[in-house]
Amino acid sequence: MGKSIVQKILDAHIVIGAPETGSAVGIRIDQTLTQDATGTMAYLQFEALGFDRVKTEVSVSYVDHNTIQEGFENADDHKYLETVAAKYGILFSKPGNGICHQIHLERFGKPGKTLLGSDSHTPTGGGLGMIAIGAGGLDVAVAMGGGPFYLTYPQVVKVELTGALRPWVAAKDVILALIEILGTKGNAGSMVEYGGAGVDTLSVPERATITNMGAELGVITSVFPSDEKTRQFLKAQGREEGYAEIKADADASYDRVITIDLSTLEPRAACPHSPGNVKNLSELKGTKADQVLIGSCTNASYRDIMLTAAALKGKKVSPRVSLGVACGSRQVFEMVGRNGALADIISSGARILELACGFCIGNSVAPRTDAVSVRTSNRNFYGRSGTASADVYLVSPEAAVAAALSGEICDPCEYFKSADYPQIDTPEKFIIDDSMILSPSSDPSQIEIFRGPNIGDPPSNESCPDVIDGCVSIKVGDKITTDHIMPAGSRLKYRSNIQKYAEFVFEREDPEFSKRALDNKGKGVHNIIVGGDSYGQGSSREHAAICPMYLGVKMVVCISMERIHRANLVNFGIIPATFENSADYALINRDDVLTISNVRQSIQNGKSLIAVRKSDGLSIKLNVELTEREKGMILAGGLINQCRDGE
Ligand code: MIC
Ligand code: SF4
Repeated sequence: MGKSIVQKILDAHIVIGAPETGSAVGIRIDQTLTQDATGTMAYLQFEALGFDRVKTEVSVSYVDHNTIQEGFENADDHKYLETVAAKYGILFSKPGNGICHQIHLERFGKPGKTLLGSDSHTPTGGGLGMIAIGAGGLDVAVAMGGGPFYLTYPQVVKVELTGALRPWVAAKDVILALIEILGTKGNAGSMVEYGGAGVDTLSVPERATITNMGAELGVITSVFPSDEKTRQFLKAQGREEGYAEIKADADASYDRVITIDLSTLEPRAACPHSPGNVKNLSELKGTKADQVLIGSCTNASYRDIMLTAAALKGKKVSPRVSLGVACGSRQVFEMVGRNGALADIISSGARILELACGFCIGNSVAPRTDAVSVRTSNRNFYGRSGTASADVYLVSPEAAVAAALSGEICDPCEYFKSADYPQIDTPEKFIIDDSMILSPSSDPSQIEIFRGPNIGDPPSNESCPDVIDGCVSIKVGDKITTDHIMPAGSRLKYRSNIQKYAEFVFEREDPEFSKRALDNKGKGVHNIIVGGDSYGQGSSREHAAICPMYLGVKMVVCISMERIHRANLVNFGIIPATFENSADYALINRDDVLTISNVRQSIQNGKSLIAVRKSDGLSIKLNVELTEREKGMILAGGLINQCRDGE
């Protein structure tokens, strides 16, 4: 039988295990990327694991998240990252060069290759026909050192695209439509593969918008075939030699097939406070907009910024709206600067923002109290914008411009005339200037790694206890994101200092949690987190596991858990357990004292754990599904211990 794109690329990279859906495999990683917010910890771990050089084809360290540099902390991190990169063979993209996923697509991505990134939007590379996966920093550190990346051989969902988008309907609307169909949870074991005649109507950056926001489906990754459009894009980037044709066999079979007729799509928005809360823009008409922000790794390509400029040209932003525009990369910025499009954006009354994650991660341009903020980014989790009372709507650049000009959320198809839809072609040649990407040193022995006071050591963990004498130190609800667990925004600068950052675990859910957990730890009581459905959605930040580990959390018990976060918990020795009977969630309360005996043996033998409540003897069955490799990690107290112990 023929193979899908997913199977072709994965099978060519398997180094451990057999390609059978549902079984654990280890794959070779060709390329890695890190960004500064997750990168410092990834490289500290790379060092702790004792590697002396990266073994990948390409590894790039980007600085794009913490660029505010209020205080010395971020600047210290950047210097650490720069010197580590120089020493160990990693390319270093300086702050100001742009957002990791946009640059990686432009300058490094290649069809048929594997990419592992310490950022959940790494799947952006799927727009070029690569298997690009987001993971925790420790997994990326291991991959940089030449180790395999472990995943469950996935189910493949084929999305058959037919027809072509109507004017003012965009790639963003395609992924929002798919999120409406698949939802944001329950897809953890799948990859999405696009196909059908509609693919040809989409440019590489449009495909990348779709695979980027595929992260919000909770799938492992999404991938497009590579074709003439891919070759043209690579050629315009001066990288045509990197082209390889990747397409599915005609008789490939899929676990599920979804057809989307592009010509029937309506413009959409993800409404507060989840990317999964999708509505047609026509339903939201009349909602006044206070802030409109165009940018992020989802929608800040040359195509998106040119579209924005063309739609704004000769017009003025509504007096009630603050419009901000951030190009995704220096290449985009320079191109729109030289061709005059930037001037059209400036004269419309827009604020020009730094080429960085910026507003998307909530470290700048927070909206006012109770504001409506319309954004082209990919996440609108509660509080992520930096203003808890703000309502954030996620839309296409087309719809964002319509909102900026009219002062309210509206359907861009109605607001603009279809004949005026700007046709943005991929340039024959992009401006290529990689001078802000520093090459590693040719004499690593001369490089001294800079470690400012903000750079701590990665904390260590003890091995898994045989009896968990635990206390439910927090109980949270459904769809808890890693933004809930470890807030970003103004707290980001403590990413390299676990002791400090741990003060903010669950800050918005329960500001006392961190202190309570540390007190318990001091008294020898193990902390247990209880969560609902789809615990750990969103970002790949392994701090959502490391900081709880530091606070003495031994176990997370929930109804279901998302992929990257689950892997991060295991990497740091926290047991990821689920209720055998989800109704038991309602029976457990905060401060319940639970005893779980025989933990080590049960984990070793793949048996359920039994939690017994001290107050009334209530007994609750917990499932812990682990591969053999994961059992070893949990028993050792995490991957670093496991490597150190040579287990
Ligand atoms: C995000 O979009 O949530 C982030 C910030 O890029 C994260 C990474 C992080 O927390 O540093 C992600 O997507 O993994
Ligand atoms: Fe940066 Fe936002 Fe993209 Fe995350 S989603 S990488 S914060 S632009």
